[in-house]
Order: sequence, then structure tokens, then C-alpha cells
Amino acid sequence: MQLIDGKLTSQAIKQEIAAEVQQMAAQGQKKPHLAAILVGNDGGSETYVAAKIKACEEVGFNSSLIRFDASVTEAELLDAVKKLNEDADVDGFIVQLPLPKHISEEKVTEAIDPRKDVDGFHPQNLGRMITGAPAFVSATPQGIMELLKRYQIDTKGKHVVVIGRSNIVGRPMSILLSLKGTPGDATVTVCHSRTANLKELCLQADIIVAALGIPEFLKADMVKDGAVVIDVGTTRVASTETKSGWRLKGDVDFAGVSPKCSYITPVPGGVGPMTIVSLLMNTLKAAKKEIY
Ligand code: L34
Repeated sequence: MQLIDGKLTSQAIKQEIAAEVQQMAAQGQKKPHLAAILVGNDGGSETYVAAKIKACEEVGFNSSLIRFDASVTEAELLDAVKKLNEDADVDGFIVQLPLPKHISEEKVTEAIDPRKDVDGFHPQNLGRMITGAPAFVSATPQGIMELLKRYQIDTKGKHVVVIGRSNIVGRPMSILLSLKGTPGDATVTVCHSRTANLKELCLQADIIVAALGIPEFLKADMVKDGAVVIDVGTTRVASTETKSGWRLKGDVDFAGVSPKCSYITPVPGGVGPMTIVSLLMNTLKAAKKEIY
């Protein structure tokens, strides 16, 4: 079993980005600028957005954090999105999800200028991605593709089972892996809460991407010997052993599953850090006008 180290890989990519930012500065170009909108104070969102801002500093990007109370109205939020769309200094921005119930995530996402949509959540970017056209690809699936590429994991003709069909992970992941390319060219099965024979399907998988958000869902008896397992889950579960009172759990029962795997990502230190570095990669692409 080999561990896929997302932390180490993300550090290597950050160094590559930092070198490019220095080169841009040497040529008199401005630093890439990422802005993030954070609504409310969900613990996970606070952590992830803070990590994104810190990562910007590490690579030499400018960043802005725009905070709103959970009571912000949809109209106020849409107005903030409009301002960022029009702010020539901002290359890309994100609205951290989830949003409070009274705000439509769909409306807010669709209000973002696709050229600044470094999360790749806008239907225009999703549509482009599906056809294989240049697009901002959402950070988590892109981060997983980058891990598969850097660890030279063969996906061609392999059977991938993706568990979860969310717009931000499962669905784009399934499409990326079925597109032509390396990584890609895989035969993909998308499973979800209504899938009848999930265990049988997982047992046929060469590669499993677990992205359903249920801690330790994937057990050893669902995984064939030598499989590659990618764990996308990051659920905070109560714990008496940590100072914070919680610990992070993936969607994979790591202790049981890992001995059967050829490769596996840990939680933390697997997909999470790659999500953050993918956002930096997209922001660099936006600053360099590589997509649009
Ligand atoms: N708009 N909303 C928007 N864009 C995103 O890309 C996200 N996501 C998901 C939630 N909402 C979003 C994130 O940023 C999930 N996510 C995310 C980002 C980073 C990490 C996990 C999820 C991460 O860095 N995880 C660390 C542990 C961090 C901790 O200690 O809690 C890890 O090693 O897995």
C-alpha cells in the first residue's frame, strides 16, 4: 500500500506557482488576486477559507476576504458578487458554500462572471468542462486529477466507481475521468444513495472515489485487492481525544481498507490540501487569461 500524499504534492505545486508569480513580477505584471466571500461562521468554512487566504500569501498572490453575517440578504450577497465581477483588480473569486438556507446557492453561483469563476461552479464552466473545452474545473475534482497524474496512476480502460453525485465533486469527477486523456479514458460508474447494488459495484472497481460525506462509509469488504481509493470526505465528528472536541473523518474506513489498496489518500492530508492548491492554479489561469 502506498499513501498518496496530498500535503506534499500541494507543497510542490505551491512552489511551482510561487516561481511563476515571481516571473510575472519580474516582467512587471501584477500579482494574481483571489477574493473569497464567507457568509456566517460555519467551522469548516472558516477553516477552509482561512487556508485559502494563507495559501495565497504563500505563493505571493494578493487576496481579499469579504465577510457577511449569516443574516445577510440574498440581494446584498448578489450585490457583492456584482462588485467583484466589476472589480478589474480581482482576477477570480469564490463564494464559500454552504450558504444559509434563505439564500439560493444556484442564483449566487450563476451571478458570478464565468471568467472569474475560479471554483468552476458556474453552468458555463461545467458545460465547457463536459465537452472537454477550456474551462475552470472545480477544485476538488481537479485536485484529484492532479494526484492521479503525479502518482502516475493508470486510469485508461479502468473501472472507476464514484460514490456521490454532487455538482461540486461526484458529477464533475465522473465526467473528467471518462473524458479522453491522461488521467481519463476510464469506464465510470456513478453511485449514490439510491444505488441498489453498491457493494457489488465497488467490488468491481479498480479505482473508488468516495465523495458522499458519510464518515467511514467504505469498508474493507467493499474493496477488491489492489484497488486505488480516493477519500474525499471531511466530516467533523465529536471526539473526546482532541482539544477542539472534534476530529476529521473521511468517507473511508482507513484502518480496514488501506491494507487492501495499491494506493490510498489519507484524511487529513489527502484530497483537502489539493482542493486548496487547485484553487490557486485556477486563479493563476484567470490572471493569465488562459481560459477566457
Ligand atoms: N465555494 N465552497 C466553495 N468552494 C470550495 O472549494 C469548497 N470546498 C468544499 C466546501 N465548500 C466549498 C472546500 O474548499 C470542501 N472544501 C475543502 C477545502 C479544504 C479542505 C477540506 C475541504 C482541507 O484543507 N482539509 C484538510 C483538513 C482541514 C481541517 O483541519 O479541517 C485536509 O487535510 O483534508
